[in-house]
Formats: sequence, structure tokens, C-alpha cells
Amino acid sequence: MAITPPEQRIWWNEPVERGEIVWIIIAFVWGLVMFFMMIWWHFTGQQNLSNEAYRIDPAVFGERTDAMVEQYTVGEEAGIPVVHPPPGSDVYMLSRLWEWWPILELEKDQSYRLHLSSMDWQHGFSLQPTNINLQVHPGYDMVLTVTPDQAGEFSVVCNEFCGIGHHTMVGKIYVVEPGQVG
Ligand SMILES: [Cu+2]
Repeated sequence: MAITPPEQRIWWNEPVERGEIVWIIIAFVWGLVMFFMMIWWHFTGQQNLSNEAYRIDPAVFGERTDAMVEQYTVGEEAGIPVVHPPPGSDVYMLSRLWEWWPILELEKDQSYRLHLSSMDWQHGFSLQPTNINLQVHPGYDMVLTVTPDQAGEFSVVCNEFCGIGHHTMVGKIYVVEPGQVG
């Protein structure tokens, strides 16, 4: 059994068993396949997003988010503003203990530059029900060019454990038909 010590004290120069060497080769080759598939999936799977990242002072990110919220708020839900920024613009969503702020309302088939950052700790941006997961760090402006192709209500869940209120950290993105507000 594997949990008992080897029979010989000098065990490391014994030949590796055939079965073991076969498994090592299989695992190694599979690891290589998956490595190249990562690049392949990036182009064909539409899952691995091409993000850009820039250094930014959290306070500056907060100011930009505030400016967008001030200009384009169209409603409010449970104290959180619902913002409808113009298509093609830079849109901001910030994370902090324990919320995603604000709620974004985007138009279908329009492109936006979505900026994500954290005001405090590391959070995880998981967009439900799509398979999109991004890490959100304080001090980094994570930028994605997004074109929502499906109308509806999407939830943002924090998937990096960030403390006592982690499980309550949910946000929202609405995708509406072009030209529609609210
Ligand atoms: Cu979090």
C-alpha cells in the first residue's frame, strides 16, 4: 500500500514500473494538449475573453463610476442606481464589500467598454447564466469590449470569497432592446 514506507531504504534508483510510466506519459501529453487548447478556445470557444488591464488608483476608478452614475441614472433598485449609459461608451461597475455597483442597463447588439475594478479586496466577477468569470483586483482596471447578444436580466455573483457578506454580494446587468429605457 502506498501509505507504508518503501521496502528498501534506497528506493529512488529502482526502475519505475511500466504502468506508472504509462500514466506519467498520458498525463504529460494531455497537459500539453490542454495547454494548446487554451489558445485554440480563445479563438473558437468564445469563452476566454480578451481583456485589457491597466493600473488605476481605486479612488480614480470610483470617481469615473460616480460620474457615469450621475449622468446616466434612469432608476433605482433597493438603493442601487440603475444606469443606462449610451451605446459605445465606457461603462463602469465597481465591486466592494459587499456589492456590485451600480446596476447597468445595456442595449442589445451594441458594444461597450466595460470597466471592472475593486475598491477594497479581491472579488470575482461571475456573470450568470453565462460562463464568464473574471478576477477583479483593487488598483487594476479590467477592461472588456462586450456586445450583449441576448436581452434579459443577468446576475453578477462574487466568486472570490471576500468575507462575512460574500454570499450577499450580487449585482445585476439588464440587457434591453436597442432604444428602450427602463
Ligand atoms: Cu466579493
